Amino acid sequence: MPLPTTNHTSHSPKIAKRLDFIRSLLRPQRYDIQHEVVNAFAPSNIALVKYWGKRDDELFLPTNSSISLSLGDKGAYTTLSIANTSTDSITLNEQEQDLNSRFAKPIIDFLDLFRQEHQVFFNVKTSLNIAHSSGLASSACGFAALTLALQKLFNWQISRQQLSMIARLGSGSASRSLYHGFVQWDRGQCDRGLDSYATPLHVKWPQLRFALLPALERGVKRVSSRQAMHLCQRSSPLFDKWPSIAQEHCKQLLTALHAKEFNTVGELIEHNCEVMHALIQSSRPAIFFRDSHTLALIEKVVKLRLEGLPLYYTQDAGHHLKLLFEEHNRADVLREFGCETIIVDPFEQPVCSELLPYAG
Ligand code: 2P0
Repeated sequence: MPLPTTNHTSHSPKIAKRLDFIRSLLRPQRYDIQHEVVNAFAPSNIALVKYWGKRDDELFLPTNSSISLSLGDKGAYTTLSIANTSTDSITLNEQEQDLNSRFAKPIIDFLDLFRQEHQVFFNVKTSLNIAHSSGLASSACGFAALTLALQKLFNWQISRQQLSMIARLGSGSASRSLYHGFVQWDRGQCDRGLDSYATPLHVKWPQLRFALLPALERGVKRVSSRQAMHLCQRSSPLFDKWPSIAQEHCKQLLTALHAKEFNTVGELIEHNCEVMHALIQSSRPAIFFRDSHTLALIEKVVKLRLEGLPLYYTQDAGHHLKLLFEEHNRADVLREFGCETIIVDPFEQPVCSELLPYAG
């Protein structure tokens, strides 16, 4: 389908840098529309070693590598098409979003990167089967699904690694949602950002489960993770120590994952999570993603573990707590945390035709 060509407009240096990055990835790809409507799915992911801090704000290059585990069939289903109008349309869970809203704005900024040669607008319809903007990495799966959909719409013939670098420009953690299972996003070294992408780890651990505990505070979180990360990096007197600590945690976690040492993995992910929250709380002014309910749940996990239940927690930039355990302890976890707890099998594939391959 031919598209109208527009004149190039001048861009701010910030946007120009992002456009140059996209061009270097997509050259000599064409914007060749093969389908009128495309669909894609991407799983959410939970960081076991957290991404916290950027070494480049425009290219979303992280200060440290991170490792995640996907949430199986929990994530984002996105339908994408070219709009016949002169604006985008963004729909979340069947509700049309205000284009100036906190949800829609980053999506439009991301789509701006793909309409420079041809002034096209998009209809984006996303359905999430997890809560959004509450620390369950909905932006990660959302931008990953949108990237996969753009690839199909424009028929880009590029690798998963390249797609992961494109998704990164929507939200850093989206780079890890291009795969199922365990995923490592490398910090990379080069300033141009072409060596900072995610790859799947060759580890399968089918007995692992996440329990997603409901937060008492429902609704959208007050400070976004992006704002918190920015403030923390610029104001915490402890931040300088973080990149090397997290790099070391990645190294230790890889060893423990390959050896399938559950308790070592659990102890490490809790510790990494606590170091990140200590950093966040040492921002100026302080930021708290924990309320008394979160703290009570953390105490309960620690108590249950002391009583013999192998169970570990992690928490991101939201009140939700996620527990890591093995399938044979499912009944105990449900009994202790109640029927609102959502148990996720990270290795379960979604029932749709958009499957991403496992590694290994
Ligand atoms: C992570 N988080 O590794 C960490 C742990 C939250 C805590 O990635 O600015 O929304 O879009 O790159 O990806 C959340 O931060 O930040 C996040 P941007 P993002 O999952």
